[in-house]
Amino acid sequence: MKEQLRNIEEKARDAISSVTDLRALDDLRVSLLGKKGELTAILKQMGKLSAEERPAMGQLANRVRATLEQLLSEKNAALHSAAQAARLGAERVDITMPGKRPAAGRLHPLQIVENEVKEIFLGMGFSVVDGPEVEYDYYNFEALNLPPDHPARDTQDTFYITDNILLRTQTSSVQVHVMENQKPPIRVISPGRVYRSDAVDATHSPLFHQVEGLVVDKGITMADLKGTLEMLMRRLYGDDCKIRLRPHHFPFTEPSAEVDVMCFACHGAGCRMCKGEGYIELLGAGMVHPKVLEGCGIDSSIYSGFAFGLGLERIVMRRYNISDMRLLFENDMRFLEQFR
Ligand code: 2NL
Repeated sequence: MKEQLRNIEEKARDAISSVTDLRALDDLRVSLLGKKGELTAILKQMGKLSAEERPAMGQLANRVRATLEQLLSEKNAALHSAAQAARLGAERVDITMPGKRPAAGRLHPLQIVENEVKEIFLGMGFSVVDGPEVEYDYYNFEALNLPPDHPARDTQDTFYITDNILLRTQTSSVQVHVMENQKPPIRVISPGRVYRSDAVDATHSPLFHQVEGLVVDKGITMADLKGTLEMLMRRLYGDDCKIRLRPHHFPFTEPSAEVDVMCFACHGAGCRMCKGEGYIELLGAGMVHPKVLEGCGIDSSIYSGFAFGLGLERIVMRRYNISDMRLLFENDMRFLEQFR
């Protein structure tokens, strides 16, 4: 029996030392020390021994068991730390590698120019006002001297929600609210999205952006209008920029003008870009029609005002030399990444 126990210990030592994974080690533990294990089988035979032999043999058996338990637990620890070391090796990070830069967004070219226009007007004492994109017919048309039979109200041109609620076609509606709620002096601009039922092409979109401006005070004249717009264009396009006013007609202003800006390709000399004109049409403006002032509760015998409206897309396209408006709305990062 002594022999058998020594044998078991020898065999177990070899087996334990040659095990290479935790699962095999556990199987081995069960076969050595488990209920059906070799050691247990021997212990069951202890009953057959004489009373003199039994204590010594019992001691030996216990020592073998303790030894095996010790070896198993050491091996278990060794395999665990080897597995851990292997995992750490595999997961090793090279902290000297360049990091992955988070993709930082940037401002859309429309936003860049809108911000610039806002800054310029804030510098001239204007406030920036905001208003609903869904409007009553009254604020979008009627209050601006566009009577019910005016062609601009055609369902072909305008998105209607109901008979008298629509998507605004201009941000003048915001300025009408200002005139109703605020006494002159008024100096505001109203940038924002506007909607027209237009088919998409290189120069049209059913959604575009406008900046309208309105000044109402005592003694406001066409000279204030021209001076203000010239300042805007000089700040946008450079100090040598000149503007030119041509007579025009808008229902909400009288007199009205189209405003041309000196061509910055040829500085007024005439070239291909401006088709020999030296100037390029950029916005519309005029003196606020007395009927519009009166309709908002402003006495037109005391106050006068000027207003203008410009399309932001047109300014952006000119500024960055973009030939197709659709590029501004497609959100292709390869395009948008070019602007700062
Ligand atoms: C254009 C240019 C314009 C206005 C907008 C305006 C606003 C109020 C009163 C009077 Cl509250 N006018 N805005 C004036 C002239 C031109 O936009 O090409 N529009 C079709």
